[in-house]
Amino acid sequence: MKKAIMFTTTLMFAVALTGCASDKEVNPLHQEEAIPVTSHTPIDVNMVNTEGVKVGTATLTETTEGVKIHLEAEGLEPGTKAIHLHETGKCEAPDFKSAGAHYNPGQREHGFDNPKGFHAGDLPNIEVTEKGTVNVEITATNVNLKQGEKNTLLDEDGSAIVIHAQPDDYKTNPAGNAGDRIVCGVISKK
Ligand SMILES: [Cu+2]
Repeated sequence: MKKAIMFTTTLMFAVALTGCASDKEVNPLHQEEAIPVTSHTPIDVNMVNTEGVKVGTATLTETTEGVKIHLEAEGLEPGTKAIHLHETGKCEAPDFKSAGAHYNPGQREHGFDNPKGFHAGDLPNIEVTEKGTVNVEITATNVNLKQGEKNTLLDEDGSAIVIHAQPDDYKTNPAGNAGDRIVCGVISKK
């Protein structure tokens, strides 16, 4: 179909219709094997509880599939818990509201099962054992640790890893109905 359109002005208006908020959006529930990028030094994040006591460490490694998070912690309530990347690198006990909302540079809604989702900071739930321990590896497939790059966790105010008291239902905006923030760790530039 052709249309001849006469312009009485020399101004041209270019309207860029880009449908996607991000170039690479991979649901972390369905990820490829992550191979570490050795040129980047891993970042250790101290995870603290609502009393401000350290309960574990998250080690973050840049990989081909995003940021691999190896989380080891203890002294938690057993059960399935939500874990997210939050937008501000500030963990003030006891409520950790200082960590802000989920890291969401793409301006999406929350949840893997939400048609308008998901946040770059959304992550699969973790299981805390009967002993109150957790030792898991999760790859955050839509973020990186490259300063100055889009979707970096190392932006001006850093980011945070937050564990919640309840599981993420993967659909309720803005935070998956996951309850209180029980553990928090600051991700920041060294
Ligand atoms: Cu959260």
